[in-house]
Amino acid sequence: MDRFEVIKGDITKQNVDAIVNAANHSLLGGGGVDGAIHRAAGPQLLGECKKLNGCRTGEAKITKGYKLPAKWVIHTVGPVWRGGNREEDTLLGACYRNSLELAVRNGGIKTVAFPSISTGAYLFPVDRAAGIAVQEIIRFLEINASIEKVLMVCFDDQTYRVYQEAAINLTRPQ
Ligand code: AR6
Repeated sequence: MDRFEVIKGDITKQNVDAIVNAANHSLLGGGGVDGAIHRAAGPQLLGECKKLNGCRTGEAKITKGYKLPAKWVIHTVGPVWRGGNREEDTLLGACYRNSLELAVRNGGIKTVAFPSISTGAYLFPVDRAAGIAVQEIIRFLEINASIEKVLMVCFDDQTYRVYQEAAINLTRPQ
């Protein structure tokens, strides 16, 4: 699957049509990747987010990217890890699927970059999250031709290694 790639880097620096933000229900900013995206985009991003009425876990909303190289930001809310029996897996999968569906619906978005949703402040185990993320993205790309490239942008070495491994295991020809 050459339309999917795992890279190490900072998502705010990616030259893609849309980057995905691992936000919270309020969509009013926070720490981690959310804080970095708001800082890089500038205060106009918060202004637009205030009009969105928040976002439910597993769902996604779109804004412009303002000062970011990316034209669009897709905000999604990952599940907080509560032991694994609170539909965390389903909700995390929905974040990836709904973000990509929104990208397609918005029209003109051909390249999308994701961070590792829920594996920071929300404490979702990285190996489990990586399997779900890679599976959802690959499945989506196989049935949707309009998205040309999806990048998984990992911020640290450990996260990068885990997603690389998941990509190798899930994209190997059967
Ligand atoms: N580029 C790519 N990945 C990054 C960047 C960056 N610039 N900065 C951090 N990461 P987190 P969550 C990685 O905590 O677990 C916020 O306060 C980070 O190393 O940002 O979904 C929100 O407002 C980790 O691998 O998101 C919510 O309240 C991954 O991004 C809450 O945190 C996700 O970590 C959401 O928690």
